Amino acid sequence: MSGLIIYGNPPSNYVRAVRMTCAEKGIEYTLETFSSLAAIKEPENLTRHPFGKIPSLEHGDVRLFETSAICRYIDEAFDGPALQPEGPVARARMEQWISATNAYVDTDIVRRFVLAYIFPGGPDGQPDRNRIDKAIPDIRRDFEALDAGLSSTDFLAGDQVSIADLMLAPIVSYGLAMPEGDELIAGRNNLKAWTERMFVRDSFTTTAPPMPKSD
Ligand SMILES: N[C@@H](CCC(=O)N[C@@H](CS)C(=O)NCC(=O)O)C(=O)O
Repeated sequence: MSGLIIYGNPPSNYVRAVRMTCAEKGIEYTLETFSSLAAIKEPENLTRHPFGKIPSLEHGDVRLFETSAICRYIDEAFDGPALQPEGPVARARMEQWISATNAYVDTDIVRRFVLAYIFPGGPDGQPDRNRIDKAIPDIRRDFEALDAGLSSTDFLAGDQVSIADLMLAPIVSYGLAMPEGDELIAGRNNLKAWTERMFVRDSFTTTAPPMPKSD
């Protein structure tokens, strides 16, 4: 056994990215889940993650929070296929897409769009249409940028899968499961081809959470 403990629940796109990283490396781990969202904010978890989020990681004396830090640690601390490219440009490219995923894509797709469907906050318990409609132009912009970023390589940081792809795939798959998903990706052929490469990987299929219902 690797001795890795991942704290977090399978529906979280960030927890899934860590689990995908382990799967790509061929590493077993223990998954410790939370009984409720409130439990993530309890003191016991705040000792692991001071910002009260998931995932966090424990490996012997090593404790880490923040998905990209956790994924890098797993990649470098264990044998298995490298999940970070060689060379300054490709390495910076990976960092660019991890940062953009965290700062814009996750916010636009998961927080502003998917969660608006899953936890309806509109009148009569319906999804908040105003919130969703405001997110859509930004998701279009995100997909356009990602599509351009994938114009000459199979993956975001080159022709091998990297941590950037593992962090993005769960987010995009959630977005595509929403009613506007097909329309949002229409014409984004590089991004579409990337989803076809990512969504058949064992690391993706073996970590699939129940898909959210949008109606
Ligand atoms: N920047 C963090 C983001 C983690 C995050 O937002 N996790 C979400 C789940 S996907 C969470 O903990 N949500 C619960 C909450 O905010 O109460 C990372 O990269 O790990």
